[in-house]
Amino acid sequence: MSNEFISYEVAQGVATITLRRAEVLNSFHRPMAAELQRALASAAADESVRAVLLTAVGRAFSAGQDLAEAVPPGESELPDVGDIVRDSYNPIVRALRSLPRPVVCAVNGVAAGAGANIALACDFVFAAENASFIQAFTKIGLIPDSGGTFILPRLVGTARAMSLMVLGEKLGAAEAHRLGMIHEVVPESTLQDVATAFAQRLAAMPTHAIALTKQAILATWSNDLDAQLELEERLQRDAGRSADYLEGVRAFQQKRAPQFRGK
Ligand code: T3D
Repeated sequence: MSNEFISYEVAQGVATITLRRAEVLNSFHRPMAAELQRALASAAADESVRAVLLTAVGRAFSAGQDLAEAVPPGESELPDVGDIVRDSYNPIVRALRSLPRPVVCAVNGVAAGAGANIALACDFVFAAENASFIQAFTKIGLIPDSGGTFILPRLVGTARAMSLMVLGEKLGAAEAHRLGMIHEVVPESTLQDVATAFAQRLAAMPTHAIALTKQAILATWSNDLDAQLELEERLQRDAGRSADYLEGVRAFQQKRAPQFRGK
């Protein structure tokens, strides 16, 4: 797979996807969005990939939509912004949420607009101490997209999501952590190492069970109790047929460390 605006590397069971448009704060234009979509599809299709790490180079994670692409300077004709959302962002958010692997995100700096909501769509978000999250949309007369209006209220509650999304003020990493939006805040110099080690730790776990756990947790937002109990029964039946379950129980009985294979 050849990429111009991201990199994609697989090592020790972890697919690391890195946004590489630092000169425009890793803002998304259509080619970069398409490359990220392809990378997520590759990670989903590759059985050797047992965890995904999404990160970026430079001083930002992503400033969201590339505004020069959306409205080229000097042009007065407006794009169909809905088309951009449909083609660029919705497939990315769907891929992150449905990926049958844990997805770790390392937010290395500001995450604004679609950049913030793509980060929040990941399963475990690590942020550098200097990172921040900005629901920048209303500042330019748009509404939050990339799943933000679905995910953020569920993370922090309606009142807080309303303030963050309507006012569009910068939220520091420590406050994002305090509100329950992200997994951990770490010193900037350690971010990539900590997030990579965490992704490798996940990759050595029973990743099929993790994928099913992710599916159950995400389904709880739209299920009632009965539907969720039935889902747990179905997913547990699936997990209980896995080699990892047998290995986990055998390792417990034999008082040794388990060797999980993710199936
Ligand atoms: O088509 C659609 O619009 C629909 C899709 C919507 C999804 C969205 O994501 S809408 C939200 C789009 N994003 C924004 O509105 C954020 C815009 N950027 C900012 O507010 C600020 O850049 C930041 C708060 C993120 C960072 O501020 P700061 O002061 O650290 O950096 P800066 O000086 O503003 O930016 C540095 C450079 O990156 C600068 O270029 P230059 O002057 O050095 O040549 C700036 O123009 C460029 N840049 C930053 N954000 C974007 C961008 N270029 C294109 N698109 C951007 N989003």
